[in-house]
Amino acid sequence: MNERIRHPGLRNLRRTATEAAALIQPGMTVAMSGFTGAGYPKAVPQALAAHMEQVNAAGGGFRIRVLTGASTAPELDGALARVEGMELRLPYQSDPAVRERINAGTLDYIDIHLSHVAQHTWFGFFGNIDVAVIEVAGILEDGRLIPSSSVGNNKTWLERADKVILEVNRWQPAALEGMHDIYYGTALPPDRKPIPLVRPDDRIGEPWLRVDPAKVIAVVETDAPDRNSPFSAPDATSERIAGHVLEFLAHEIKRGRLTDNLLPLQSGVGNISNAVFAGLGKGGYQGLTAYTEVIQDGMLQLLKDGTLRMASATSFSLSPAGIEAFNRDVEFYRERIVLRPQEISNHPELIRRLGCIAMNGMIEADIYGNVNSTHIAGSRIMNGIGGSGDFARNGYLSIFMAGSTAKNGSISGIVPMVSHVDHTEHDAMVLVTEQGLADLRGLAPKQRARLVIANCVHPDYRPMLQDYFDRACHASYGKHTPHLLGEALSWHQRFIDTGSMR
Ligand code: 0RQ
Repeated sequence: MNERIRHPGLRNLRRTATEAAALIQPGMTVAMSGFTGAGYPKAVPQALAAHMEQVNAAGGGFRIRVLTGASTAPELDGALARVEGMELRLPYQSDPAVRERINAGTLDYIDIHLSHVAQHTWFGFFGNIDVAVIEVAGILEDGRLIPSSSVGNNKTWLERADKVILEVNRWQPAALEGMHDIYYGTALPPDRKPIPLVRPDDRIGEPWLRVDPAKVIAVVETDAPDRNSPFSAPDATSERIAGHVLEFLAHEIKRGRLTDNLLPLQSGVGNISNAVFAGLGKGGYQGLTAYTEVIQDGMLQLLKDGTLRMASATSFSLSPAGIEAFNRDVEFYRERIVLRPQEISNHPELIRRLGCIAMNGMIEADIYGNVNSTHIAGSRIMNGIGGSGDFARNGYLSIFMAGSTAKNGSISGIVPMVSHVDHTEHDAMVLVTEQGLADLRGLAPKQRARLVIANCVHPDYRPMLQDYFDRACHASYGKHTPHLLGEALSWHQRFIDTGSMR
């Protein structure tokens, strides 16, 4: 393992996970690496959870505040949540145990734009960071760090934390070295300068993370895989949604609003975005770029066949088969993939400059184009806003996609008024369900409503929604964005009361 820890001083700080976890005290704010199940610490959080379980069983109330890049995995989020070890969690999460506690009201969750996390930390909004626990792929002789399979907020955590615990994970390919681009030019207002990135493949930083070795209090060696969930083939709904998106992009090229190379693509994770990328691969596109957050299996294939020329992200989210493909051809991918801090991958200045095409999932949209990505029936968190807001507000195009119904048809994905707003009518340009696509650009509210009802709503719900809109157009207090306020959220209430919006 010593070839992974080349700095003699840091080598002397090798500790077991239990010893390292013992350095974390109740009430501390602990910043951890990790983004969409990649590059998160795997040993220290589990050892900490085991310790917390003992203390908490004896009535000790051992809880910490946990900041990450985005979602992690059962070894971190799951382990700490199950022992009631977190009092606060931010930002994006997708762990069932964490979700359960948030919705039970026993865990506070701050759901903020992923691009905001680093700067809000620098601004002091989250208080002092006591300890950072960061997974790396290796440590150079001079103490610089080879980043792991995600970058996330690690640069900020390493700079802002009082103390640092490093997990050096031998499982991460040594060949990751050189793929990252860590930009150290960010400053605080009023001293900020333009970020000198004008193409998705520009390298503006350095391949290593810096850390002051004097802050490091423990180095833990691990050999454990990332979460890497298996890849499931797109289902029929996702394929139809992807079909509408691809037809739309082709139409935009014909209209001269996009070229054959499109513009840098951003896409959320999951079934629908996999289907969109698979469709791009079959659509004869060549030389596309991605400026996004997460690299999934499908993108590796597109890099291989030339559909994608390069991809910029902050993290990998690969299946075991994807990791094998990556490891087989690591030199090839190293030339074509750049991993950046999430404050750069999601930076509004850069997304606006590059003109990204943002494609994200949603829970529901309303007839006027407001989008809810995070809450069921207005109050139960699903995951979080993630990076969808960074890209939707600042992209050249912002597309939101979902099935027209959920839970076997008992819920309509298009409702009179969303029960929670993440992306306002000013940010959502295109809505897509398997029923069809509504291009809302350049339309006034009532025009948008007519199009959404005609194109996106499931036939089971279309007459109900048309009826709501017609009555609202007559009886609404104002006729600009007609609503019947006593009725606007009645669909959600009916679902809560009866289990169905019908
Ligand atoms: O529930 O898991 O119990 O079956 O929501 O829905 O259809 O599987 O879709 O996995 O793409 O998730 C918005 C959550 C969609 C996701 C959201 C239920 C449905 C299912 C999941 P089950 P699907 P997806 C980059 C970008 C915000 C963050 C983001 C998301 C579950 O896309 O988290 O975009 N987005 N980040 O049954 C009740 C409805 C529902 C509903 C779906 N209307 N009412 N339940 N569901 N619609 C990545 C990062 O930023 C890190």
